[in-house]
Order: sequence, then structure tokens, then C-alpha cells
Amino acid sequence: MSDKKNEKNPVTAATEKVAQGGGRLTTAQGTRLYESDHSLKAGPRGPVLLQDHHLREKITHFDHERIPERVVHARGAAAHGVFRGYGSAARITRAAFLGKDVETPVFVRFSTVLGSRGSADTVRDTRGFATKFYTTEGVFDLVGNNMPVFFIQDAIKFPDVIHAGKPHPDREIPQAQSAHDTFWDFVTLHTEATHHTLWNMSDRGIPRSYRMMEGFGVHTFRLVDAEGATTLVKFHWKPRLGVHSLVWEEAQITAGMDPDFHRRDLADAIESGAFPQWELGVQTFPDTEEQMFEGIDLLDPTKIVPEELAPVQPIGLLTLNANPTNYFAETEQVAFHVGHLVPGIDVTNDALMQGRLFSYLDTQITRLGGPNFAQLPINRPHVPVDDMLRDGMHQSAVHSGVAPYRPNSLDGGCPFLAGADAGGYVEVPVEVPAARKVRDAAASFDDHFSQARLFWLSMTPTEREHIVASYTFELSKCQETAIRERALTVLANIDPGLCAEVASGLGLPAPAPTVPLTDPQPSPALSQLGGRWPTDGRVIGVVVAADQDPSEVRTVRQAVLDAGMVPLVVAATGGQLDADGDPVTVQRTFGAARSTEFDAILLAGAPAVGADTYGARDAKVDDGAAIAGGVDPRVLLMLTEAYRHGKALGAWGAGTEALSAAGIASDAPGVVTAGAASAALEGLTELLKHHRAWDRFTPAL
Ligand code: HDD
Repeated sequence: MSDKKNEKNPVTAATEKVAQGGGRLTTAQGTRLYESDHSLKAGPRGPVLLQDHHLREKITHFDHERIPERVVHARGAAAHGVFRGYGSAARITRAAFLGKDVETPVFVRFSTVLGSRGSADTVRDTRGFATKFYTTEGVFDLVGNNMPVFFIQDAIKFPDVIHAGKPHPDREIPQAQSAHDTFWDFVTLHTEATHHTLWNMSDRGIPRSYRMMEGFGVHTFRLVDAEGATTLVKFHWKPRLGVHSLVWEEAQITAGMDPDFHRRDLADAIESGAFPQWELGVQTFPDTEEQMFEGIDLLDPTKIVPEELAPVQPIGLLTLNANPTNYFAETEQVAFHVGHLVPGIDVTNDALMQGRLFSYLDTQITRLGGPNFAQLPINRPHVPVDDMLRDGMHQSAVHSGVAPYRPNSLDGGCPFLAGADAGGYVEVPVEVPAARKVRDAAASFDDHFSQARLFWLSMTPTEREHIVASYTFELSKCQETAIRERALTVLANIDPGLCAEVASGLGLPAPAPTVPLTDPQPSPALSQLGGRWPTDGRVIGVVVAADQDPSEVRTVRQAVLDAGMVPLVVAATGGQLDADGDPVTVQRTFGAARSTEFDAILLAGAPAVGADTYGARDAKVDDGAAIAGGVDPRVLLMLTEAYRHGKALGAWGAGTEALSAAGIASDAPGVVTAGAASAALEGLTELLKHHRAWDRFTPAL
């Protein structure tokens, strides 16, 4: 990996060295303290005195350290970065930050939806992808997800879908899971959730990394140019590293071994200079009265427009280059809002979007303790704010003037309004068709299955196999047979083959579809498989045997670094391997490492069962049949697990013996053996470009 380091965090750059920076310990009022380890007492064994102002201040502040976690998307990780416009969007929007080579600071927060703040990263769930652009025209927030569709078509259903997905209210289990009765009860009764649920059950529900996810604005937005002409668009983020996922067993093991897997991955990549990048793109559609494109209702957030029908046109590049300095101040307190818009970007009548325009502002008032959250450093616009809003909890501005109202004469009539020609935000004067008030939706919103079928038909056999397995897993966790049966009918309406596979896993009969099956054209762009991708930041476990020449390990470690990847040296015990006076540090031990930490494993030798091996004193270990080839069982587990998860495995020299002890043939797919370390690494790197050895997965359909 390059020597480049995390850029300076722009929010804290000026103060980084100041806070807690070696000065004297003081109270919150700045009074210096001579002692802070003992309460003020009446004698060393006496009672504590109520007059101890320092004790009371310290404990009181501590008592109030927590704020309510987000009602959804509570678990997250974030980073600072920069967005550079390509200028290609200038023909359809006047938004200044999309102009050619305009650079805009950004803060991006990724999240899971269902879990609490302390829940595991790698659960099966939708991921949030929220971007705050600090533009020269005010803040623009693009509050998206890693899936382009949503469970519901109208915001009024949001409490329902979230109550169904959150833990059961009686025992508060399960945490951060959709595999339970209430979730499946809701999504099978409320079939507009079918398409999004299918995305969750696909590999998209378990990303390998935040750096390897697509992002979607989901709704159709309306862009407006300098002349007032409008275009409807859908926003897409395309990761430079490609879209990649974990496999389900790997995700589950990781949730236990490293619940912070995605958070760590993002921070480590940025820290080491492997800055993640995404291209922002738009699909564009004419702003017609009916707001349809090729028969697809652009106001229905359960529908996509396949990229084959409307290609994604790149309009800018996002680079994340600085980690937050303080999790609470930045990642926790950042407040996104769909209504944070800038001139040139407007909303549409999508009823889900309209409800969100209310919800986000409202939630911040509870979460951040009042209406002044925009004054928090992470939320402050990078332009002057003259809003006439006054007072309230946590007001930190000292406003001058006497006339915070308009019109006024006492403050010279200030501040002045700005029309579109002076950078003002002017809503597009769209026609509102004459209509009656109704609680209803357009007839096109009744189609709940055709696009789920489109997604299913666009998957490769391997991806379909994963989908079958995840539905079978989740529905097996439902206690109520009626819910499983109802879910099978929903699956039959997507595809009878999918339904039959899941039904056989559940041991239930496969029902017939209840709606006519459609025949959509598959969209190859929806599949994640295929293609070759950069390997930046990929983690290679270099497993070292005690009798291995450390200088070879040092060379291969350096080669991994030079290729922009991350080597982790794993050995039986910690410490250092002495490579001719230039030691190599052991970063993981067999006892603490698990295959899930690595994208690929390189074997330097065949680590033997040692006295330190867990269970070595167990009689079973002395039985040659229990430990294949005398290889350390923890290494064997690492290899068989990595093999099952489709990971590339490489070995040279005696390392090949460890592979065969694990029952892995040297000519198996995704396995490379070589005489020299360099050749093994070269082969391994090539394999990694495909993310996994896909030929190892046996397609079921
Ligand atoms: Fe939402 C947070 C994305 C529908 C109400 N939402 C939240 C976050 C993301 C999304 C990424 C986390 C932001 C952060 O990192 O702070 N939400 C979406 C997407 C949706 C969506 C892509 C559909 C297209 N959301 C949605 C609806 C409602 C909400 C329909 C309510 C009617 N969402 C919220 C919220 C949250 C939130 C309660 C919780 C914390 C917050 O806003 O700041 O207001």
C-alpha cells in the first residue's frame, strides 16, 4: 500500500492539536485541578461531601453522555472526502457543485438499517449511503441506500416496515436480523415489499466492504438548468473497486469474530492511503406529464429503470480521504435530510420522498436535542448562514442586531432575498393536476412482482443459489408455518423455480403462482459477477510455519504492499520473525486469526501441530487421524473455510503440503501453487481481481 496517509480532517484540522493536548486538567469552567482521583471527603475514611463541585460536574456530565440512537440506521461509519464535478451535468442542472472540476468537501456515512448502535456490521440488511455535500450554494444531502428500491411506496408505511423488522417488542430479539416472524409477516402481507426483500436476500444484503457497494438515490429527482428546463433523474454511485459481497457463512462468522468489520475496513483503507472512490452518475428521463419511462412509473420507489434502457451517465467523482477525528462529534452527530437541497436539484411527487421531506428534520430535533443541530461543526454549511432563526436549546451563535424579522427597517432591511439570478433556491413551478383528495396510489403501483422477476432473471446461477439459500435460512427461522407458506406464494409469483427450491429446503409443498408471470428482459447490469477489478486494500493472510525462512516472508510481504494490498503475517505465536537482523512482525496468531479476515491466503510452509496448539494435550490430537498431516488444526480450519468461501489460496514450497492436508487439490479452482513465493503471489493477485473463485460454487439452478 502506498505511503500516502489519511488527509487532514477538514473539520478538526485547526483544533486537532489543541483538545486534550497536554495542558492542565481543568473543570468545565476552566479552573485548574490539583487532584482528580479522589472525591472530597471528611477525612480519608469519611463520607463524601456534597460540596464537591468537581465530583458532581464530572458525574453529571457522564450521566448525560449518551443521546438517543437513530431510530433506523443507528449503526454506521463515516469519512470525509471530496467530490469533483465532471461538468457533464451542467447541461441539465445549474447546481454549481456539478460544474466542471468544481471540488466540494463531503462527509459520507454508511450504515445498516435495523441494528442498534453496537450491532454487528456484517448482518444481512440494506446499507445506508448518505452523502453531505458542503457546496458553495449550501448543503446538499443525497440520502441513499445500496439498493435502488424500497420496501414501501408511501412514507406512511415506514413505521410499519420498521416495527416489523426491528426486534420483537416482548423480548427484544433478534438483534439486527430480518430472519424472524414479524419481518416476514409484514413483507408477505404487504407485497409491494417483494422487490426490495429480494435484493436483501441477494448478495447485495451482505457487502464485502462499504468501499465495494453501489449507492442509489432511489427516488426520481428533478434537475433544473439555468433556463428553468427540467429533467428527471435517478442518482447512482458506482464504486471503482466493483460491487462485491461476502458469502453468508463468512458474514455470520465475521459478525462474531469482528463485529466492526466494515467500520475497520473503511478506516484502515483510508488510513493507509487506499482512498475509496465512487463515480456519481445519473439516468435521465424526459420530464413528461405522466412521469413514466418505457412503461415504468418513475414515482414508484419499488421500481428501477434497467441501465440497459437508460444508461448511467457519469457526472462526478467522490474520493474519501480522511477519517473522522471523533466518532461522536462527527459520525454520530451528522444530520442528513432529504430536504437539504441546492438550486438546480428539486424533488418529485414520489409519496415516499414527500414523507421523508418531513421525517428527517423532525427526527434530528429529538436525536440532537433541539432545533440548532445545523450549528454542530459537522453539520455547518461552508457558506455564510443568515437564517433569522433564533434561540432554542443548544444555541451557540451570538446573533447581533435587533430585528430578526422581515421586513424590517431597524437592521437596515437585512438580510436580503436572493432570486434565482443571485443563487436563490426557487422551486420548479410544476403544474399540480386538478384532482380530488384521496388516500390512494396510481394503478401502476399495484404491480408488485414483475420487477422482482426481472431481478431474479438477471442473476447468474451462482447468485440464484445464494438467493435460494438466504430465503431458506430466513424462513427456517420463522416459527409460524402460515408465514412460511405465505412467503412461498410470494416466491411463486417471482419464479416457480425459486419457490420450488426454497419449498424443498423448508420441507413444504411449493404453491402455484397467484398472479400471471411476466416475461421481462433481464438486465445484466444487475449481476455482480464477471469482470476484473482493482485489488486495492485487499487483505492477504500470509500464514507462516515455524521452520519457514523469514526473509522470504519479508519479501512477499513487501510485494503485497507494493501491489496496494494489505499483508497480515499469521504465525503460531506473536512477536517477530528474525529475518537476518531485519525482523518481520507477526500481526495475527493462529489462536486469534480467522479466515474471514482475509480475502486470500498465502501459505509459507506447513505449520505443524505444536505444544501451543489448543487441544494439543487432548488425547484426540495425538491420534494421527484427527489432525491431517500433522498440520496445525487452526490452519486447516482457516484453509477449509477460505476454500468454502471461494477465496483464492496460494502456496509455495512446503505450503502445498498444508493444502493437501486440508484436502484441497492444488489444481482446484482458485488455488495456485508455485515453486517461488513471487509466482504464487502473482497468481493469487490475478485470482483476486475476480473477487472469488466462482467456479467453486455449484450452481443449483
Ligand atoms: Fe430514511 C435515516 C435512507 C426512507 C426516516 N435513512 C436514514 C439514513 C439513510 C436513509 C441512509 C441514515 C442517515 C445517516 O447516516 O444519518 N431512508 C433512506 C432511503 C429511503 C428511506 C434510501 C427510501 C428511499 N426514511 C425513509 C422513510 C422515512 C425515513 C420513508 C420516514 C417516513 N430515515 C428516516 C429517519 C432517519 C433515517 C427516521 C433516522 C435517523 C435520521 O433519519 O437522521 O428520519
